[in-house]
Amino acid sequence: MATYTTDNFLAGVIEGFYGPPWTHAERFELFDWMARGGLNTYFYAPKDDLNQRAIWRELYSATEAEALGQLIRACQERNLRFVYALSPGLDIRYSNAAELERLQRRFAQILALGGQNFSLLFDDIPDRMDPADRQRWGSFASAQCQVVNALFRWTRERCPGARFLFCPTPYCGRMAEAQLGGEGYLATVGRELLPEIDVFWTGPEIISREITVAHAAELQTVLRRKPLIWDNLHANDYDGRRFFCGPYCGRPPELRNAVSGLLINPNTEFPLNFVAIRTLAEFVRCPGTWNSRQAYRAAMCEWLPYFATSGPPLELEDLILLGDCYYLPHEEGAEAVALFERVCALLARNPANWGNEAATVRRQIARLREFCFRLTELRHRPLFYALNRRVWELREELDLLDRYLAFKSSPGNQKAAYHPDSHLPGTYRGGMVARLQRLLVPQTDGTIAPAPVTLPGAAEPRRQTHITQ
Ligand code: GDL
Repeated sequence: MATYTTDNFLAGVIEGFYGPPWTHAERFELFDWMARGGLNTYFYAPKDDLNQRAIWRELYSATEAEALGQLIRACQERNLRFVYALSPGLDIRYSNAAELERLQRRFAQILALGGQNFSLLFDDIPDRMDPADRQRWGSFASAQCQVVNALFRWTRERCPGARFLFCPTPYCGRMAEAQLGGEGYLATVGRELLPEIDVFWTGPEIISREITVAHAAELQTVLRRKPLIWDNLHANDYDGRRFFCGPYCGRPPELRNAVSGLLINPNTEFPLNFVAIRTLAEFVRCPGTWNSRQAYRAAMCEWLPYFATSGPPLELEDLILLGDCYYLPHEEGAEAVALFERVCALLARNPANWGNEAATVRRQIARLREFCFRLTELRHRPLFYALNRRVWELREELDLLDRYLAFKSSPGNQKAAYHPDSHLPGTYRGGMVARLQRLLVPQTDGTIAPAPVTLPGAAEPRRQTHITQ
């Protein structure tokens, strides 16, 4: 039986997000990180590589194949398992034998390059089938299982030890509940998919805050095998303003025995994934208890040298506070929470009673803002470029907050309205997306409700600018 301490337990990284795929140089760096941390699997499935989904029938050119061969060899040299994935689900005709041959031709190209492990992904595809396919296979699940089984047998004949991974159309609890893929989809997969094939699962949600042992066990009963976790905890392709550099958490160490592997699909910007990968590596081999905060601090300490600047060194505690502002999808880190709560408490008070607190808060804000600014000095330019737009936004907000606190701290202004000179309508929080975001507002109970109606134009008043010489 595979346990997390053996090589059979798949532990590593999925390149499976939307957006620009990683460069080869980034992938080589990833392999070094993984090998150093004892992770064993790299899963190649860049969603927006055309050959991955849109033109899955087309073979690679000689140059592209050569580049893939380099990746495969780089994995082999480091004892990493390279898994090659294809996503034919957008338009595959399941009952057409020529389609199977096309998939085989694609996999044959990878076999010729030394690849041995394969995967077919059916996530994020239309939930319907061609009428001929429906008539032949009866259900989405059966149609997919027969293609996957056939490809699995074909690869095993050529490569007896090959691992084969399958991503179902409903790949999380919420999708299964909504019966995506049709009634009884997962039960059909459990019955009809060959038992050697691993089945991906992202947890109760696409981005799961927690994945419990009970959740995995329930799934094991339906799938008749342990699920393989495709973990989107650190994925940020769905929100361009954020990234996640918090620790791997929300999964108990016991989960390792309830699944066939843990693979993370992290931030699109490769340089931002150091902590995600480092803490996953620690989690996979931790003895039995997991202190995610401790793991975070240790990983931040190792990440700090990547933040060498052209000026004086940056401090670990500042990096930790920045990381806490971009922690995990469902939570900020402790230092960011503390700062936020302090600001909230201050704003809730009458400025006349702020006393020294405003000055203290402003000092904290200034320190974080200064740290954000100093990132412009990073020697590791790809890291800075990955951070730049997001951290710029943080700086803007800190700047506005500081100006507001300064204004209100002045005795004459405590009842006056604040008209900033810097954060002006149009250039600040402007644009269609921002306007739409203000229209429908998430409520604390998880519902979404319309904002109080604002007439077009009323939200963005014009102010006269007087130029006096
Ligand atoms: C998904 C996609 C994944 C994407 C992630 C986060 C799976 C199986 N598929 O649903 O490619 O990066 O969400 O947006 O997770």
